[in-house]
Amino acid sequence: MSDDETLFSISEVHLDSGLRGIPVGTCKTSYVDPIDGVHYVGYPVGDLANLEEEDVIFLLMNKRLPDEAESNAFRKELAHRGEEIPTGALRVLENLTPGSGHPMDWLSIGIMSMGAAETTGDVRADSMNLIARMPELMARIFLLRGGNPENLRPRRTKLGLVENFVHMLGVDGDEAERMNRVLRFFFILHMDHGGGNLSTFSGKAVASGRASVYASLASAMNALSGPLHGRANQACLEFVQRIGTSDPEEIEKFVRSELAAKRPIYGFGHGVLRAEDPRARLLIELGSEVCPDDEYYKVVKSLREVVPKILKEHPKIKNPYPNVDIASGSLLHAIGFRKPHYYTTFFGWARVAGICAQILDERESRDGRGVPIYRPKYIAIEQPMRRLTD
Ligand code: NMX
Ligand code: MLT
Repeated sequence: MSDDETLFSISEVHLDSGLRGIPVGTCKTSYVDPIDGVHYVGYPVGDLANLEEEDVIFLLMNKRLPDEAESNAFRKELAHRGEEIPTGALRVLENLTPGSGHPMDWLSIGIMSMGAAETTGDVRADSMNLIARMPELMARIFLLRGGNPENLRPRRTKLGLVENFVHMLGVDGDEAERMNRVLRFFFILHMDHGGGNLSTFSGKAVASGRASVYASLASAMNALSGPLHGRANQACLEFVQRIGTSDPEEIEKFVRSELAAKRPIYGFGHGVLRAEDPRARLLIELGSEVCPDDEYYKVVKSLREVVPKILKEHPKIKNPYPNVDIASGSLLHAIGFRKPHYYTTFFGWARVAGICAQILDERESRDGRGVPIYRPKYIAIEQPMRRLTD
């Protein structure tokens, strides 16, 4: 890229298009190839999916994988920060009514309460604190909102992020093993997806005004909570439950009726991808290992076969193929998470790492002055000049 190279020409057709394809900045953590999917600092995400989750977070923050000593030191730092969680902040959640609102509301409130209890103002320290404390926030949301807080086991931060969460929920043995395997894989796959996805962009926009990491991340979680974005994983499993059969003819009937009613087919389509999302393929492959005979997983496999050819009949749909949300719900269900409305919190938990890393990069840009406050231009329409008096 040279200073005067034209990257994009804007015409009227680009207005009100959700900024689709319009370059607005640079990103060091990841990029999304329309066919090959997301790469974290150059690595296709599939190459990283079986690593320790902390090493992938280190990669996003430092732009290289850690050596063994660095990996141990990073895990130790996270464990230490996880122990120092201001528990007073978590008491805010105790005052919410069990079962009220959506779990994503609780996640956003929980992040804000942690910021209210302790914000250092140092973007790295606040990011590391938030990443380290997310497992306990998640476990508390699950148990408090579910009405069984007495099941919460004391944290064991040395276990690592995912394992500590599963431990706090009170799960042991083979069930815990399966949860750890699937959640770690899910967690790594969802950590980052370029700079322009709605939640990351929203979080960075808020951060550009020099709001705190906590305020920025709560905003990002609110952005993620919409069904066209992160909540599509919930919506997709609810689809699967409504369909209730892997019979291709029944699925076709269902999909056509949803389209006729002008409702989205969740788990399909994307703003950038133009082929099946490799994360969808990876999750389906994991399903063939952990839950090959699960009924919902079988419906997902049928959806994957049946839906693209139906969506291709609608030329306006640019990507008729599965996205990341097609299969994650069926796997989460199979390992014991039976309530689809919690699924987006896992997506949000994972993305905290990517969004924090991107905010950190933006704050360090321009020799430490940070990215300027976001302020794109909107072209005024239907506003003739008016005055109250002649
Ligand atoms: N089902 C029904 N209609 C669709 C779909 C779909 N899966 N995908 C695109 N369209 C429609 C879209 O609503 C738009 O209609 P209109 O012109 O009337 O507004 C038209 O096709 C063109 O859309 P695209 O340019 O192909 O897609 P766009 O970039 O606008 O939207 C999504 C991307 C992901 C919002 C869209 O594909 C969608 O609504 N998918 C279903 C929801 C979903 O699975 N979201 C998760 C995305 C990944 N994530 O986790 O964030
Ligand atoms: C994703 O992970 O697919 C997203 O955050 C949606 C996007 O990239 O626009």
